[in-house]
Amino acid sequence: GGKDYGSPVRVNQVGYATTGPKEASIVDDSTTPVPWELRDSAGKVVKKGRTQVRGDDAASGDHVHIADFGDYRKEGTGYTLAVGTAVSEPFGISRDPYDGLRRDSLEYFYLVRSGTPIDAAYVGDAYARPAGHLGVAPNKGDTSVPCLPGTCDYSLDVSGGWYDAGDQGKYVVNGALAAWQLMDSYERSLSTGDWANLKDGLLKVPEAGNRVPDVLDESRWEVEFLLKMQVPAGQPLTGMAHHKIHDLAWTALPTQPQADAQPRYLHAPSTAATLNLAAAAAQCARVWQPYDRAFAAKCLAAAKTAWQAALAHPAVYAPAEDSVGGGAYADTDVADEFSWAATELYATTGDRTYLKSMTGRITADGFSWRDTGALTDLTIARLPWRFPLDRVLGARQRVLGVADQYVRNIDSQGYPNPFKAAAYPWGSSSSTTNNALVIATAYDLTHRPGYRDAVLESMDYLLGRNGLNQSFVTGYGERASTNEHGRIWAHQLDPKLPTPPPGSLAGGPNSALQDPVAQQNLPGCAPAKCYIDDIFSYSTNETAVNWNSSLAWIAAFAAGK
Ligand code: 9MR
Repeated sequence: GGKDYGSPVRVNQVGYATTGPKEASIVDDSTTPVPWELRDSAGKVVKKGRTQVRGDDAASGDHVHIADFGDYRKEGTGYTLAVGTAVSEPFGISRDPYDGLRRDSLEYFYLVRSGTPIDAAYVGDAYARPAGHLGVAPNKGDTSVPCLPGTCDYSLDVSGGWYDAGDQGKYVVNGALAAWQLMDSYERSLSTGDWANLKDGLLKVPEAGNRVPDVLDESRWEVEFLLKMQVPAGQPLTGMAHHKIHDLAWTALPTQPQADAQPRYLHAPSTAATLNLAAAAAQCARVWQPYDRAFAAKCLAAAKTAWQAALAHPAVYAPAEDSVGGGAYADTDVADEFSWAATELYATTGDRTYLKSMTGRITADGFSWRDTGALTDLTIARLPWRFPLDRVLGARQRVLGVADQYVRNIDSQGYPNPFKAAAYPWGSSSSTTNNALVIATAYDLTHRPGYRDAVLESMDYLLGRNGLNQSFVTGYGERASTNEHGRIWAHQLDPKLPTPPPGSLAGGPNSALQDPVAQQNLPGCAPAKCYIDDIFSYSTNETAVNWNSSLAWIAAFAAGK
């Protein structure tokens, strides 16, 4: 209580698809249905009905009703949903509500590229910036980065890639997942015939017009970096991947990449990073084959070398304490990473030796940078013709079972979140998007409309139909996040700087309150309300590549549906 979340009538603040589900969630203590009205932009009532009482929503602590106006299909803008004197934020009804988000959520990756100027011709003056971390003073990276003292004797050129998040570190474990999600979006669009997603020129990026889908071009920017993180031949742990590269100390907010004077170091290789590199590189070999055979071959060689190195060093873990100047991305269970890498290698090569390592299964726990076991089933489901039938049938059954569970999560909560838990983790928005990706995969497997509706409803949750009346996507919605934690677009601290670009996903509610601003402002919060749109709340309000990749994936799905 106490906080003002605006109207109790919660809608998708961007808009609903004409042929999609259209529901609002209403905070209302009454235990019997109440009347609602749908109004057009002139205030005229175009439809009326009564709510269904959904009841107490544990995640938000709200008592919630649902208004269903799904059979209203007239395109327009400025609609509102009214219950008594309460009126929702305005929203649209349109045939293609996700066209813009599909582009913007993917364009995000160009804006976080390291080692190249971000050109005003593509992004406008506000977001243009000089190249960061090319060893030009005051930068000390990334063209010749030494290992942390005492860990190795060489330096590597690890320029390029994407900045992880609000910090300007670059991490292999989650960077590989983000690159994988973009390549997976490509493979999905190809197999379902979503040609619009494959357009060369979809984005405003330097590679537009090169006859390669932009989504692949963007993933390559990261994959090239991942390959550079491999320990070279002739060194100890050859073939392993350095876990990460980042500043010695956390830099102040704001700090533009080109102004970062911190020394940067390579941190010791880890088995998890090595396997995630193997997975992304094996997939790279597959998807680049038709466009650039030399690059595809380079990726395949790197994937195989990484796999062998991981087998030789199966339990080298990144320390959880190594979190000064950059995140730890620690993980001490890598059976799931072995499984994911083996799956991608098998899908690309058909070499049966990988089959026995494919032990990962999708469960209702979903997936994340730390838990990649589910990706085994998802890749099998995506590319069934590449796997033995018994594997395909098992994966299919499990994906559908988990997707059904996620649909039940939507239907059993006051707000349509496919993620349901007593605690909300760091990056809970990506739990929503990753679970929506699983539901979308179930749609691809069955074409059952209920799955497609559930993905669109997950979008409703992200775009305002939630306990906070908050869109977690910058630039999308009347009450959208604008002050995400970050050093580049720190408008909250310096009005001359822009806010984060449209289409970036805030980490979202995190009930563990892991930063001082969250601790100070959100004591006692219900899990789904533990969020604050403040630049210093890195544990609830950061953007990150592995979250935006997931958003871009489902935005592409939604735009195509
Ligand atoms: O996404 C990561 C989340 O799962 C962890 O709980 C959290 C704390 O270790 O770190 C998150 O990743 C951050 C990384 O460590 C540093 N760059 C910003 C990332 C997003 O907040």
